[in-house]
Amino acid sequence: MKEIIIATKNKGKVKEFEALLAPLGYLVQSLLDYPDSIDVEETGATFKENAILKAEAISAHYQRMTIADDSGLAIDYLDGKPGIFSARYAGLAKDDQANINKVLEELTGVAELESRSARFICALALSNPGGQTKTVEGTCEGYIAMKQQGENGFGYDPIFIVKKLNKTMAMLSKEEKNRISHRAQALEKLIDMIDQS
Ligand code: ITT
Repeated sequence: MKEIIIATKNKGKVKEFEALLAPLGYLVQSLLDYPDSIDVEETGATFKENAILKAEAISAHYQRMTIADDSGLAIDYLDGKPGIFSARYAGLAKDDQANINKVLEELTGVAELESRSARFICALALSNPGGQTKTVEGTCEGYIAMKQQGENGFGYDPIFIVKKLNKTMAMLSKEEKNRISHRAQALEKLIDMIDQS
């Protein structure tokens, strides 16, 4: 089996990568399997820069092929926020519910769905020890709901209405999310590059 490390401690991301990569014959590991792993500071100004920082640090440390995911939600009414600060938007602790509450509060009074347009963005970086890092990006268009709905997924999924489906991302099954998400779209672009590495 081909082994790959996903440079993340986010359980929601890990589950999605496992579901997407296992059928293709990959044994997926994550930093949850390496509790003493190094901490990589996300000092980049873009999703892509942060994904590269995480992928290169972890592949160099473990001398293994590594994918890193830097992702988040960009809301047009908030000039692209929370953007690269999505994980900690409501404070230092990563608290999904507090982040959702903050976004809903900031959009109070914005009644038209069209004015609540947003997209999920996912940058992936693939790093091989000693090799050249490759990057791709995927997006998923939608709107911020007036209130949260649905139990599946993670992060902002309960308040993100997927444009094509008219349901929140949290109302989708994991199979449905993995067909249309920003992460799935980015990974589809990366798959061929993994096989060539
Ligand atoms: P790692 O750095 O360990 O990968 P993280 O959660 O800190 O974990 P990011 O810095 O990339 O990762 O922040 C991503 C945040 O964006 C995540 O915590 C969610 O709040 C949000 N997000 C990303 N993808 C999402 C998705 O598919 N559904 C809902 N929210 C998502």
